[in-house]
Amino acid sequence: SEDAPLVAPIYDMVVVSNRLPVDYVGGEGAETQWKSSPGGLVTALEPVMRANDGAWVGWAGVADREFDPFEHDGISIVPVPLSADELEEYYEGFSNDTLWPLYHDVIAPPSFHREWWDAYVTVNRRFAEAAASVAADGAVVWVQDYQLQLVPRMLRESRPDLVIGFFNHIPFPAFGIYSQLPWRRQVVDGLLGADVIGFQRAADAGNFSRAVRRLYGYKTRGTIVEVPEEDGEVRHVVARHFPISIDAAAFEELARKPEVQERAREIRRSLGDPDIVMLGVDRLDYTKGIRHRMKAFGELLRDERLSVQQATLVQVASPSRERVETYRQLRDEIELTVGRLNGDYSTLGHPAITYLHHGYPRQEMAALYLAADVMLVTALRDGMNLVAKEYVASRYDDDGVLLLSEFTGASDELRQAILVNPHDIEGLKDAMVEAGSMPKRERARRMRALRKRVKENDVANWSATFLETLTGVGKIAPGVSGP
Ligand code: GDG
Repeated sequence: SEDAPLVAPIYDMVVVSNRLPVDYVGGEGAETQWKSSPGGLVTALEPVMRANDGAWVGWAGVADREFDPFEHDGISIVPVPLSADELEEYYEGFSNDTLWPLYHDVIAPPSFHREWWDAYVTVNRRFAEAAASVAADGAVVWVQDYQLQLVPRMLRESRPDLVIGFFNHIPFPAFGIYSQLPWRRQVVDGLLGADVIGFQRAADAGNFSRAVRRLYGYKTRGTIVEVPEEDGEVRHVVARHFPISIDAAAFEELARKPEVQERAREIRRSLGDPDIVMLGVDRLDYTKGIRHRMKAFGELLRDERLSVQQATLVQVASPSRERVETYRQLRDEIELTVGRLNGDYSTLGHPAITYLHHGYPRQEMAALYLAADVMLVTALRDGMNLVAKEYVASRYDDDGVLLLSEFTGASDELRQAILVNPHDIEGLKDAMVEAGSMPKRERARRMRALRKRVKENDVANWSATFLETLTGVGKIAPGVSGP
């Protein structure tokens, strides 16, 4: 009925992530307004959530505000509050200035602060309690990402009836790096509360298993970790890779729209109709190798292996984590580089680099993908990298060249890309020239193979595979419509 409480242990499927799939827009009480934030995870999980009476537990994106649970587009939303201090210590601090750099192979130095760890524990406990308060007896709870690594253990302690999954969206580092973490035992123990721990790459799962052996001495056999329980029983935890993907059909559909194609042509005209449009699309993050690709491109112009009439670089760098100092520094460095390169090489009507520090609607992204002859994904470390897959999915015309860093999860699957080591600037320059001059037949051959892979393993397949592993085939409804 209308008055039935939304916070009751009635949901058979609960997703827990730092951010909710909705953004708070404004208003108070009954007037509170929300809008969907269309991320890949939402697309992946929406059908499963609807088919299984699902609830989504997470933070609404504003500090110091409490919201009652509500329904949005057929999904029950359970907001978890965060104070401004917690946001600073748990989110910007421990999650984004300790774990993020550590898990990305210390590209930037991680900061270790005991107060940040304390906030991380406190906030993880709050998320675990919120999930426990809405999960039905025997429910499936799927916890997402590095901000919430302690939640699986906390949930298992309070609710041993639950089936608990965890998916790590970012890399899991080699033990030599991971072992720097002062709370390395607690984090591994937190994760081992899950029944299934998912990673992007086989190498990540391997690194995790090694950490378990080194820190706890537990036996591992293939993808199984044998966790001794207090009652003397051994619990089998699965730790393996489940490479995430995108809604490939949705990207193709977008790219096929006449207005998107017209927009792609317009973008090329506005760039001075060069022969080669190179594109980078990233959150402005030091893991993405934006400086490396700009350095390589600048040297190609300097050496006159390329000219601005011939080639131009468009870099979308969407604003990210702007209150964390490392990100402010990175922004300054990139903007200095863009200014220098444009000052040195642009001519009127022929920009060397078009730098855009904005987020764009998805439709505009599809037009950019279509407009780009060469997609540059030069991450120094990246769990998967969805941009690479989105570019491929958009290219229904079997054209365009993907240049892809070996240090992305995507490179395990997208073998027909031009694979590069972004630290090797000479190699990167050669690869950029090769990509720009690749014959059409060769482009088509590679793109067809890439597209086949992305279509076969799309995001619906990813979530279905994870949930099947978690529950045993058939126990929860896949929620995928159609054949
Ligand atoms: C983490 C892991 C892993 C970016 N700018 C705009 C925009 N985007 C969209 C892209 C893409 C997504 O954001 C970025 O995903 P990535 O995978 O490239 O990278 P992270 O944000 O670092 O994501 C990563 C991922 O989690 C999933 O597990 O692959 O390794 O680091 O979808 O298109 N979208 C729009 N406007 C923008 O300006 N609309």
